[in-house]
Formats: sequence, structure tokens, C-alpha cells
Amino acid sequence: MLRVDIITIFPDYFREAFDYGIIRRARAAGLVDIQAHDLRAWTLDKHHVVDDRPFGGGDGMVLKPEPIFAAVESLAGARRREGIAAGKRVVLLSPQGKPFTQSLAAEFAKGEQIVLICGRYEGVDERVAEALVTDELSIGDYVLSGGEPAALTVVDATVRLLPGALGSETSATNESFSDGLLDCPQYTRPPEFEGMRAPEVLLNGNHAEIARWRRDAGLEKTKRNRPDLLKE
Ligand code: 9D3
Repeated sequence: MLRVDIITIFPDYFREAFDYGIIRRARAAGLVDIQAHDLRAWTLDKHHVVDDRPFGGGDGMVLKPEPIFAAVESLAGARRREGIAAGKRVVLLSPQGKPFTQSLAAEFAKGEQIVLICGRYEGVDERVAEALVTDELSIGDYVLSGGEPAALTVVDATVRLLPGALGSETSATNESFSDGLLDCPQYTRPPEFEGMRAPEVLLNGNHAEIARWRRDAGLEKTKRNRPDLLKE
């Protein structure tokens, strides 16, 4: 079973997030155990302080290293990346991270544990990225208010790849990004809706013709919406 531990100052954010669809089924089937932990549980002071002012001045607050190192030690068994067992990943979600991709999700799905550290405020003390984490990851070039929505994304993309998580084993390999192209358009009844007809080729039952149409239509969609996927 894959273990997922999320370190956050907003554990309640995740309360119902994994209670739907494929992720709920994977949990119910015992394929994954997902837990969100309050970073404040690893503070030692009376007021459970997790942040402090940045050295050198500036706006905002920075997450302190001590509670994060303590949390990762208790959840993953080490205080330095060299001590993290093979098969475990300690991930910092940050706007400065490398891009999270489908191939990383596939790697994570083969491992035994993912510890996800959610940043907040103006950032996280850099010693966390330097010495503790195995992967510093971003989910894209836009500004979030914290790492929590990014952690949701990483868990979702990873858990659905666990063997047995999808209805049919073929669906995970036969989809967007696995072959580097976008999915083809899909249609269902009615064949005509408000004057818009579904492509006739999909209605006539010629499966060779349908397969060719789908490949071409996926390529067309990729050219229009994601030309970057076709370059090199
Ligand atoms: C780059 C902006 N930073 C300049 C001071 C401030 C800042 C903005 C947003 C620091 C942290 C955040 C919170 N974002 C994340 O923690 C985050 C994130 C994101 O904003 N975009 C894409 N992926 C991610 S993963 C974590």
C-alpha cells in the first residue's frame, strides 16, 4: 500500500478532498493511505509558532525549518535527503520547483511513501529545499496562495495510477500525455443538439475509419491547443 503524508498548516483543507471518485475507491480498496498532518503538531513552544520574519528584511513570513525537519523525521525516518529510504519521496511544493509531470506521477505510484510539504506565506526556509527534500516541485506557471492545491494535484495524479485504481487497466496507458498527444473529442447522444451534429464517422460503425478519425482529431486538437507538445 502507498502511504501519502501531507504536512500543512491547513489540514482541514483536505478533509473531504479524497472522498470522491477514483481516489475514494483506491482508499476503500486499501491501495493507498492518505493523511494530512498539522505542522503545528511539531512545534515545541506554547504558541505553536511555525513562521518567522525573513532574514534581510522584506514583507511576509517564512516557514521555520525546525517543525518541518521534525515532521519529516517522524513521518519518513530521516532529517536529511541522504537518509530517506529508496522508494520514499519527500516533496516540497513551491513556485520555484521543477515542473510536476505525468512521468513523475508514475514514479511516485511505484514507490512506498510520498511526504508532501505545503509551503505558505512568502516561502519556506531554503534549508528545507537544500538538505531535506528529494524533489522540489511546481504544478505550473501561475501563483497559488499555498502548496495545498498543488498537493491535491500530485496525490490525484499519482493515486489513479496505482494498479487496480482504475476500472480497466488500459485506461491509464491509453490517454493524454502517455503518448504525448491530447485526447480526441468525444460525443454522445443526441446525434444532433441545437443544430450541432456529431461527426457522421462516429455514428456509422466503421471501426477502422473511427480509429483513423480519432487519431487525426487528437492531432488537430494538439496543434491548436498545445503546439508545444509537437515540437521535438
Ligand atoms: C513566486 C511568488 N513568491 C514571490 C514573493 C511568493 C509566493 C507566492 C505563492 C510564495 C509562495 C506561494 C504559494 N505557492 C505555492 O506554495 C506553490 C505553487 C504555486 O504558487 N504555483 C505553482 N505550483 C506551486 S506548488 C506550491
